[in-house]
Amino acid sequence: MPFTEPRHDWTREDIAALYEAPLDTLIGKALAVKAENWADGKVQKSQLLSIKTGGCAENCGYCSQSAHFDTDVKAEKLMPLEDVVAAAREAKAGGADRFCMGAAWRSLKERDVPKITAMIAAVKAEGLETCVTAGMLEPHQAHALREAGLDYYNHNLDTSREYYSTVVSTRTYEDRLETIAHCREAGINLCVGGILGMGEGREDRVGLIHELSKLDPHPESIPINMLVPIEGTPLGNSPEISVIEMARAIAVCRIVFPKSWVRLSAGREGMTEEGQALCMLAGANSIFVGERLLTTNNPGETRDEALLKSLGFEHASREETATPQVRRHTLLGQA
Ligand code: SAM
Ligand code: DTB
Ligand code: SF4
Repeated sequence: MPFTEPRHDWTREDIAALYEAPLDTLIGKALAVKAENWADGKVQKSQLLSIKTGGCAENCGYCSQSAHFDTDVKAEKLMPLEDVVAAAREAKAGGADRFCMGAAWRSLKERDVPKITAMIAAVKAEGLETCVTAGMLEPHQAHALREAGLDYYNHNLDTSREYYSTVVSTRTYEDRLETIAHCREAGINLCVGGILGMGEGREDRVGLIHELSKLDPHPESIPINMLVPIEGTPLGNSPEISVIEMARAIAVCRIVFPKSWVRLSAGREGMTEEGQALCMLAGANSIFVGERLLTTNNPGETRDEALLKSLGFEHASREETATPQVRRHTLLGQA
């Protein structure tokens, strides 16, 4: 079986052609790429914790935590270290292998760096992969987080370059790309994806995937979120996107990012089991586990166990999941 080399020369037209293909053709291709690069029936599990909730200075139109909108979320202070460690232990006991700490900040402030690095070190010491999402970073801050043991930084592009300013106006696409570059330079793995269902068109979904494909190397994790509509936000009444459109986006990501985790992220709570199954069968190989995302609900252990059991899928880490061919390639230092 040929080994799939990630490509960075996809055109928008190439991606649109995949996206528009008959669903059986698209999913067939996605599963062929998956089989070349990943063992069958395995799923990676990440768990989120909101370590600093609400009161954010940005105006992302989808977000419950922006200070610009009147939502049910109340602003809270940064969580104490011991509470974060307790939550990480619980996540590990529940089967998560990556712990993602989310802070509702526009950018990381110098005075908070020691607190965040202490959290990273403590969570890492529990035997979990670490992930942080805390807004924009300066290059030296990215280095400080990496030195503390940060494995992943999450910083989403959310949508196409053209549609971005209709969703958020307090920062630019370029701002996002800068922080992403700082993380890459510091040696941190990237978790970069987007949201579907914000009133964007298919061309914007294609545009998002195209922008992600230009990142070299590709982000190691690609979260695909379905908008969780939040009352009080500008996007709270957006028309719901179909699960088939989610599955298409996931299948295209599986093809374009052969070696990245593709995560069926926010929005599972609002989907049927069959809808989630379709997204997994389109090539997703990662989910968020636990009862909560950041400020909204997630299916939780009992329902996820049932879903994974019905699919015959099992939890697995990167080492267990990569096919022998990829493992060999990685060991040779060529990945
Ligand atoms: N402040 C940081 C930032 O924006 O990068 C970190 C937290 S932010 C909540 C992380 C990501 O969650 C956003 O980039 C967005 O893609 C996703 N997100 C936020 N609210 C969402 C919602 N209502 N539905 C789906 N995804 C959402
Ligand atoms: C990502 O792409 N999705 C996660 C994580 N990265 C930080 C966040 C989803 C948030 C969903 C809405 C909420 O719970 O507030
Ligand atoms: Fe703030 Fe992040 Fe929410 Fe935007 S998505 S308002 S940056 S917490």
